[in-house]
Amino acid sequence: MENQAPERKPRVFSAIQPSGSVTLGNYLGALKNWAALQDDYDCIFALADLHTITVRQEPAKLRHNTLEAYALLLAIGIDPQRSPFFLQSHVPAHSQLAWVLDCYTQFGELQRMTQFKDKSKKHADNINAGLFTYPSLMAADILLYQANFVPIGEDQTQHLELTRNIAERFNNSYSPTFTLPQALVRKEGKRIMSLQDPSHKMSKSDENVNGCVYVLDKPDDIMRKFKRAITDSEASVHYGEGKNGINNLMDIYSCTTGEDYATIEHDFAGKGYGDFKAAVGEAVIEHLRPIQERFAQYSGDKAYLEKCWNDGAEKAAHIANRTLQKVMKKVGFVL
Ligand code: ATP
Ligand code: LTN
Repeated sequence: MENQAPERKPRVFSAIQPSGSVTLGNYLGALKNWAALQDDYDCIFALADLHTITVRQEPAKLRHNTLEAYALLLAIGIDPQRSPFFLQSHVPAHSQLAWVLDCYTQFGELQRMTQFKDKSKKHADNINAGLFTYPSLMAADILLYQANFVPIGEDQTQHLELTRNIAERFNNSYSPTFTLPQALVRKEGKRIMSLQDPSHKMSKSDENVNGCVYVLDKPDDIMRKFKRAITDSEASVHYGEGKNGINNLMDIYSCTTGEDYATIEHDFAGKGYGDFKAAVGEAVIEHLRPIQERFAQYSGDKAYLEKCWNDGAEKAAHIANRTLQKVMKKVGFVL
């Protein structure tokens, strides 16, 4: 149906790696937006499991994280009836197109990717070829679905620019084949920082678990982490240069309560950081409570999860294979 032009809504595609427990950064920066976009866009979502093995994964843990992330995304509001939601490894077209795109991506382009530089530093003993070519797999994810928009956090914008460059290069070498996708980065929550080191982004794979709030953390743990959050010595709740810790807490509070910075500054005038940290903790706990309750229901129903991801893969493969066929024909493979 997706080609009956008049009513076709613009398409959105995004994915997240099941590389650990989902963080508040993932949620506020990307996932919250995915759920909201379903009303106005034709959405397709995936768990990018192929991407996770660019860093060593323990097999049982990867399986666990994949199931957990799938149930959690349903709890966050992904509706698999409206939006095909699948596992990347279930749709072979992703790996197939990635190979072709590898051959249209320059070594120098990949070398400039900051995520590659960061991850090579972090995993100096395993700088594998997959880690290097990771962005062309991500480009394949997006381009297979002719996505118009890609909701992501700020850290992924460089990969999206590269995706556009690869798509343009391919289109110019043959004829228009891929839609050029645009990043959708929300202003609020686009880069949630670690609570222990507010100069670094909160990340699933951070070793310091106190810096990272997980969407499935227990309320007591959430409160403890916020109370211990690193701030400055000024003790006045306002947004400002050099106040990364407080700026981050204000961003989190604003995303979870809907209040703007001026209102927050007004409400907390004359109060210390202790009160503010506790208020942020409380706001996050209350925001996550219904998500955690829905998660408990979905995660207990593996048969339902399996049905959803199998249906999702079938619908996704149908769209993806059409793009892949076009690409193979244009490149000159005998079909
Ligand atoms: P890893 O630590 O394994 O690299 P990650 O926590 O960085 O994982 P991803 O799976 O790479 O998470 O990202 C999923 C989505 O969440 C992406 O759109 C990414 O931009 C967004 N995201 C990740 N971290 C943050 C953050 N700290 N603030 C806002 N958005 C984020
Ligand atoms: N590279 C992303 C995850 C990801 C993705 C995608 C995001 C894989 N494929 C396609 C958007 C579109 C990450 O590490 N955050």
